Amino acid sequence: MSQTTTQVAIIGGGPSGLLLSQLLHRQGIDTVVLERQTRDYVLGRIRAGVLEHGFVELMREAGCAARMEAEGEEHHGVYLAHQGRMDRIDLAGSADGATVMVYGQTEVTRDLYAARDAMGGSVIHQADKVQPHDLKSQTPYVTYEKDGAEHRIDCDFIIGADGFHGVSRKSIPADVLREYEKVYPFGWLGVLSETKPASPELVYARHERGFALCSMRSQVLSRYYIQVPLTDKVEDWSDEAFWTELKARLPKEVAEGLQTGASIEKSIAPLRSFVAEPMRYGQLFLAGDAAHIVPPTGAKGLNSAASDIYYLYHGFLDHYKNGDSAGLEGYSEKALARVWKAERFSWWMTNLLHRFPDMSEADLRLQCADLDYLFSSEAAQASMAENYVGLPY
Ligand code: FAS
Ligand code: PHB
Repeated sequence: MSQTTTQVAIIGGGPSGLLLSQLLHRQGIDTVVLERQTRDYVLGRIRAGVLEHGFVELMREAGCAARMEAEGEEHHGVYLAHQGRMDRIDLAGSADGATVMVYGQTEVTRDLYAARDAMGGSVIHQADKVQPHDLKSQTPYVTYEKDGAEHRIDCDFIIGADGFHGVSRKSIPADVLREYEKVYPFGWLGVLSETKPASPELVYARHERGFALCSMRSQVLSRYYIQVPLTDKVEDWSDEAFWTELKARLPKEVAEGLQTGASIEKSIAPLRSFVAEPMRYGQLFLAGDAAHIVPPTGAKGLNSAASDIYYLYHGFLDHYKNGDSAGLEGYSEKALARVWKAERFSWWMTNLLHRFPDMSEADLRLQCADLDYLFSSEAAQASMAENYVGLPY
């Protein structure tokens, strides 16, 4: 078995693991990233599309923002279509000038991989059977297999950035780990198409047939979603059926201008609210989807991963540069405080805009009242705006 040493071993080569690795390496802190899949497989995933301003700042600090700033789109507002109306939330006007950046997670991950390569960062792909060990000791280590050989990495700390289905969360003893979960009775059918966006800003639509979302990746690449029953399979949906249903859920002026085209990606994602506590166990720290999942309605999944990484980054800086471990000691409490606020906002937007199968007439009227209140109150719009652009870290 080969044996190497690093300061921070990171399990997971998605945006969370890569961003932390890049930030720490730029401060001279040594990391190794262990990723189960190939790089192409990771880059083949189509996920988030909206970045909070805090995420944008972190990418700048990581030295990875050049392409995002050149190709991303800064959005100052977002539309909600409901009850035959299109109302706009003025993000910048309501949230002290803060905006969001529309730039796909796939491109974020591509930029992070390129930055890791440029710095000679250690990212090991197709690392199989990754397993953290001795988490409660001062000498934890990680083992894994690659190309049939066994390897061991001795380290000071282990980061579980391995997503919802990873090994890290499962390494916390059942009598320590607390999990909170809410599963929604529908999914999102997503389509990526090489077509011009239906609207200059995102459109979230509440409709009696179900929720729809018009998003984008660029002026020539659009991303659309419609709420579907959990029983639906992606093969049940032809492109034509998707476009017809999407148009049926959009305001007339948006539907009429919608450019359809062949889907270049089509998938159904389940929706859940999930939080695992604590986000630290001994020398193991959980970050991103390994610790929490949100329904994507509020665009908080990737963005909550970013705030975890921000807290870990500063915690390790203080630890290694100043011998001060307060940031690491307080990580779980601090990260969870912001995570639960993102969970709340994502749950609120999901309840506001989706058609739940068991909704009564009273439920429907209350949903309309929530929307009527939102667009009759500047305070309510400011509250939505400050959550959408991202609460402070
Ligand atoms: P990730 O899951 O991205 O990365 C974890 C990495 O760890 C993966 O590359 C995985 O291969 C690797 N891994 C897993 N187990 C391992 C092991 N045992 N050993 C080594 N490596 C291992 N968020 C939004 O804001 N908007 C969206 O529209 C949106 N859509 C989504 C659609 C889907 C289908 C999914 C699953 C998520 C979506 N999300 C969305 C959330 C998503 O963007 C996540 O928040 C984001 O990927 C979090 O990044 P990571 O924490 O790095 O986890
Ligand atoms: C996306 O563009 O994929 C996207 C945007 C906003 C959301 C969810 C997904 O709330």
